[in-house]
Amino acid sequence: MSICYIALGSNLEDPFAQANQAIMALQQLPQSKVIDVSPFYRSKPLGPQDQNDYLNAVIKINTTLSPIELLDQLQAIEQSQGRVRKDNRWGARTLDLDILLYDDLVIDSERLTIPHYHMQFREFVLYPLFDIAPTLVLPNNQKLSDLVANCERNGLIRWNK
Ligand code: A4P
Ligand code: MG
Repeated sequence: MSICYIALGSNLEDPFAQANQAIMALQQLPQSKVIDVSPFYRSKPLGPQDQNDYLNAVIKINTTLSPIELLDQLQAIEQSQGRVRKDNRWGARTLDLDILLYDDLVIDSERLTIPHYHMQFREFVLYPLFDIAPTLVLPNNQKLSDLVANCERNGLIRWNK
């Protein structure tokens, strides 16, 4: 059984409803169990500024799916919630589910980079992750608490559930 943290982001089509629907879908994942869901946060868009604020959260699961099997499942959930993949990087989306961490694995393949790149610098990843895993240490031995202490909130606020 592996421990996995998944980042959720949404800034289109009622992000609050998207997040709740995605969490229900995660609860139906095969060979997996949702262990914890962070509070929801509202964050300023990283990338193009002509898009809505994001709802961000982090979900902890236990799973016996492999990392690629899990990625396939997450992408299927994204598709079922109307995700349209476009070329504009960092653009608006109904739902983004990224694998942040999978045990202490370090993966750098064509389809998967784990830990998720730039997670160390993203307030909308670090703060919700810290809420549910305050003692977490990254595979490179960085303490999550140190990363949070060095990461500005950049307007990040709670988005009441
Ligand atoms: N991929 C590689 N590693 C992973 C991983 N660990 N988890 C690959 C999931 N996927 C991973 O992803 C593109 C490809 O990344 C996938 O096919 C998969 O094989 P995508 O979801 O199609 O595209 P994307 O999400 O638009 O790309 P990217 O570069 O992952 O986007 P980012 O960097 O996550 O940025 N601002 C705020 N405030 N909050 C946000 O959540 N999100 C983005 C998206 C921009 N600005 C944001 C937020
Ligand atoms: Mg993604």
